[in-house]
Amino acid sequence: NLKLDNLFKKKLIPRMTCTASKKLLRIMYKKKTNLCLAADLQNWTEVLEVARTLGPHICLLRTHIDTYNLENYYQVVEFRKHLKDLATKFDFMIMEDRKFADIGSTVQRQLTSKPFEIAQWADMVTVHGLPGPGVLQCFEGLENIAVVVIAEMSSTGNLGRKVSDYKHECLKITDGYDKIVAGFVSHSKIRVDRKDTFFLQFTPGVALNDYTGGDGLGQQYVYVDDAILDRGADVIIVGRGILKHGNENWREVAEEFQRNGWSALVQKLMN
Ligand code: 5FU
Repeated sequence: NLKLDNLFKKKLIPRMTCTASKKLLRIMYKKKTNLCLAADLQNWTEVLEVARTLGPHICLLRTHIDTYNLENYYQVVEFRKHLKDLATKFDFMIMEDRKFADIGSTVQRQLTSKPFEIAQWADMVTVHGLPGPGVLQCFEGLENIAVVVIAEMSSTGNLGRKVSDYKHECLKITDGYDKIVAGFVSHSKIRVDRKDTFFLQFTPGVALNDYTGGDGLGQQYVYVDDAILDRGADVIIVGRGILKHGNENWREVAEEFQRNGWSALVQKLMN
């Protein structure tokens, strides 16, 4: 489809200043997927298994490395090496959902210290806007790592929704950091068109239409179409919607998220 090709290659991708988001958008277009897998499994070997199984269907894999039963530094190194190999093989990017929320000098140390050494393997990391611009400034010396700012969480009663202007203030602190910021996590529309820069919106709390109810701990879900067409998501983040199924069904369910997600994204962007 020539119109779609033009839209991605001539309009959207050139408008991105951040190298990581440019790369992500290229992957999304090439693989026809806006699905990010939240790889929330207990054992690091299972995380690698799901990455291997779903690699062809995702543009991004989101880790919580401090939840993976990694027993020592050597296992961390082994895990991240395998994960990077899979990311190269299947062409997806890696986002560590570390949600940094401290002064810049501490975040800098958290990014580089053992055992996780996040800056060495993650393509993107999440940060809260709470500390102000210092939380972005500390990324300036680091190469090959981009930031996604959490503007509005998906959980019930989250302050991004409740405190007036919180979301907007999160946008404001990114001014001057276009090269570092890939986009925002938000459960509602957050389209910023600053100086012609295009940022991506990542939306968690997404489920298929078979879903009813929350998770009992505050998570709230919306359907794929709602997330993209009504709430402005470019990338949908899905964990349990896929992983609650047995590993023999992961691929089939992920394919459904991929199909629905991509067709809603195309519909949104072409309008
Ligand atoms: F920033 C956020 C947020 O606002 N909500 C989230 O759910 C991050 N998340 C992450 O997305 C959360 O930590 C999980 O890793 C994932 C959603 O998982 P689910 O199993 O699809 O609910």
